[in-house]
Amino acid sequence: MSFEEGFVWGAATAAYQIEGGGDCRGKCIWDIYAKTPGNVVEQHDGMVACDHYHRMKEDVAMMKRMGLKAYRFSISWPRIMPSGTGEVNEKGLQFYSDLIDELVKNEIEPYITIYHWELPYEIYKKGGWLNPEIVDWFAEYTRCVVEHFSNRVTYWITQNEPQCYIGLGMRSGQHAPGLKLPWNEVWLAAKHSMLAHGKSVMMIRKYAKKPPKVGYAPCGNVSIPLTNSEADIQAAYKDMFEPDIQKTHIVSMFTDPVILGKYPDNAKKLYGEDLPELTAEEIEIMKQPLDFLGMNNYTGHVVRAGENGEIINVSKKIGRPQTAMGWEVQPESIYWCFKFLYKRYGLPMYVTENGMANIDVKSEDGRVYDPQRIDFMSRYLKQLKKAVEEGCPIKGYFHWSLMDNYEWKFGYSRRFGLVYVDYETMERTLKESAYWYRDVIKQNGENL
Ligand code: GBH
Repeated sequence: MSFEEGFVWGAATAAYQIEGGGDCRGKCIWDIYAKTPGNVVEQHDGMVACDHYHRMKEDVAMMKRMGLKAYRFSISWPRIMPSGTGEVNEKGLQFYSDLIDELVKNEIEPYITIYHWELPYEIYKKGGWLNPEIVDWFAEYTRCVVEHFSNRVTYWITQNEPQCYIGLGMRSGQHAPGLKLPWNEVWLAAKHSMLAHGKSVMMIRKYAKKPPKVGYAPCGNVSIPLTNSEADIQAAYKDMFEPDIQKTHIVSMFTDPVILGKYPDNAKKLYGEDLPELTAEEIEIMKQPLDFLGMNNYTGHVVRAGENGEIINVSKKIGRPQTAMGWEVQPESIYWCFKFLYKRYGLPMYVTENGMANIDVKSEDGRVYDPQRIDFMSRYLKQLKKAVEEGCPIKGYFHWSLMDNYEWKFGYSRRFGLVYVDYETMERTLKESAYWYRDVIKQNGENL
């Protein structure tokens, strides 16, 4: 059995990365962070981005041309609620409502991410993810979104990569709001984030007008076993979910509490008193039944088992293939990632993001040749297919990204799109990979 009929072939974006400021959007932490010197390449910000806000119809037509079955996008919290709480911006609601209509009209299934890192600045000033009240603010924002769009939307993802907005945003300072906090505060923010996720799921189920399918889109390190020996596989599994060093880029620090109702077994040992207790009542809130688990996958690293089963990092190969981000091309990471996730959580799954930054140029003949991206996708999708063939219930694949966009601290200097964006003219050009992907979609992956 290969990809099931109706397998969801899609592409993903996020609001701040493509939309541009537009009508009455409130400030988010990225607006502030980007303008503080030293944070973002050339101080690029999302004020114009791909101007998707004004080119939405053209962009949906482009998706249609590519044959996409689904489109994953996020809602900007401060566009809907400029101060994060209270007053609602009707123009913001209208924009997403129009986008959803346009997608439905073109038979492209909307997958909404409720939070992709755009914390309203007003909420940040009240403590952001450190303030326990954020749990209810997030629930209220979710309710507003669901009330307006759930008559046409079935698929919901509460949050994108808490590992990044907590880890990079509040521990290493590489993302907005740029904090470098001690572990106790980092894990407190993480706890609020998981509670907010839980309440968000509750709100979706309570207010949805169509029966909803609800999921989560975390990320995290993926460990690839050096060989297929049981010992290496076990070491890789352990390294992915219960590594013996402190780091935030671990999927299980969020997915274990949210799905299994507890922290990973070794977390207490690693963080001691810095890890906040979870009361039975809190666990009940965060551990809401999910219809699917998403996971964003880009790369991985190889490990093997030592004599006593300990995890040993295998040294990286000289001359290894890398993307324009310097991330290692590791097609097997997608296979092991989903095999391991299924083993641990047993849920239906989606690849909510996968892709690469490439140094793309528009050639003299007007086309954008990106053989590296085609090669990347071909290799990763073959590995995904292998996981599916071995019985992993993977329902869909969203390529990151639909189009070149604002790559956070790298500004517009990294291109992840299937579509090339000329930021001077805002002209869009399908890259060769977009045509290649169109064929994959048409054949439901049979040609892989
Ligand atoms: C995603 O983050 C985001 O959801 C999206 O908004 C963003 O544009 C996209 O990916 C591309 O960055 O140094 O080799 O260990 C992904 C974030 C990717 C961060 C992998 C850590 C580790 C690479 N993660 N990365 S490596």
